Amino acid sequence: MAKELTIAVIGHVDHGKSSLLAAMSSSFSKIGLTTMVPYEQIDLAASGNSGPGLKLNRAELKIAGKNRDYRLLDFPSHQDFIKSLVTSDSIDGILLVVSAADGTMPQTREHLQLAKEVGAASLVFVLNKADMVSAHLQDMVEAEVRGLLKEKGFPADKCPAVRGSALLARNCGCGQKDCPKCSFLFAVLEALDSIIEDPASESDKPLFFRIDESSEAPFGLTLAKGSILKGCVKKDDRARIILGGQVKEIAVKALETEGTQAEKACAVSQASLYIEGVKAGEMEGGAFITALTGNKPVKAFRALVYIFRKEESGRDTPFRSGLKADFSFWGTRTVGTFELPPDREMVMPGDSAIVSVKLASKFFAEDGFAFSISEGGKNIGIGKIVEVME
Ligand SMILES: Nc1nc2c(ncn2[C@@H]2O[C@H](COP(=O)(O)OP(=O)(O)OP(=O)(O)O)[C@@H](O)[C@H]2O)c(=O)[nH]1
Ligand SMILES: [Mg+2]
Ligand SMILES: [Zn+2]
Repeated sequence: MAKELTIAVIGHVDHGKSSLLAAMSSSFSKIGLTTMVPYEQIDLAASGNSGPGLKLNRAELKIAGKNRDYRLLDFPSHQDFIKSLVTSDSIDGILLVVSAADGTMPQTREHLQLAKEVGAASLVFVLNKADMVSAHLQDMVEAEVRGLLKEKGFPADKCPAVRGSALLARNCGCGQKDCPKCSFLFAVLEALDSIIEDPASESDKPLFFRIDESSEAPFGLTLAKGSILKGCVKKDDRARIILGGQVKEIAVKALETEGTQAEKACAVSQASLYIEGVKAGEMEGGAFITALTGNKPVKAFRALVYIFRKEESGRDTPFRSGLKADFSFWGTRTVGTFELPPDREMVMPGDSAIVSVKLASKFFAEDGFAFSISEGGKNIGIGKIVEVME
């Protein structure tokens, strides 16, 4: 099976993101490279981080590249973009669309900032609406975009730029590589092939096992059933179990996958581990098993959060620095206090923000961990850690 990379299509309102996807869809479908999944309601309940009534809108275009597949995500609104950043496993690359007739705009800046925060570094940009302006003006806008990329910490000189008109390509839709209107779509695909690196395979990372269920097992062992989200686990491995902020060393005495004994199991799969060093009763409220080395329990982190609107059963008032809330990571819960950045007085329902969270006690967390936020038992938002702090 070809590798699949997730690419977020970003850019200011009306710069032509959806037109570009529509053009790619009609051209590439003629030559068997794509199938379009139109805007659909994706219920976040399936991702385990949902608040009641939270819906995510986005369109997905799957394109077969040279050696791997791309899943291009297009969002109808800024909020959908944020929610998707928070809930998607990872964004492997960015396709930035800038209208050559307008240049960079506030949302271009904001999207780039957020993409950078969640760790997406590989970027291709399309100077769209090239039919509307002269080549000279296009040069100026390209220079402006590179300046902004540099300012935001992207490798600006290495980001490929492709010029074209999504509108003309969409209207043609012939799927011919030598068509003057459609050829730039192929250039976009080649740019993605050339720049975006293959993501590290989940099984090459340190072990991260989420325990869903635990029980007593024979010989004084504890049976932990769950999912290997990252890395691999072998019989006789030593590992750590994380019970909230507590860390204990354990040994994996045996393991099973699909009901049969195994020597080794890797992400992403279900497994049952027979472990020594912890009792089933100690695992109430969720637990993880992780590799021995790697991250330590942390006292604080920075995160991208999305705060539900009232209609999403969220808060009906804004909050400021100092708000205490419960943060829950796959069923493990901890208390933390919000600290807003200096330029941010408050966060309104429906807003997103990069915030700091100070924890009441040390807690195991890693960059990229997703969480839900609740206050007095009520879900008020979702978030993703962008940086852990000791
Ligand atoms: N002349 C010209 N118009 C274009 C081009 N691409 C898109 N448009 C027009 O620009 C408008 C906005 O295009 P969309 O594709 O909806 O832009 P978008 O970035 O998806 O916009 P939002 O989803 O609202 O953020 C539409 O009227 C398009 O027909 C282009 O290359 N040339
Ligand atoms: Mg659109
Ligand atoms: Zn064409």
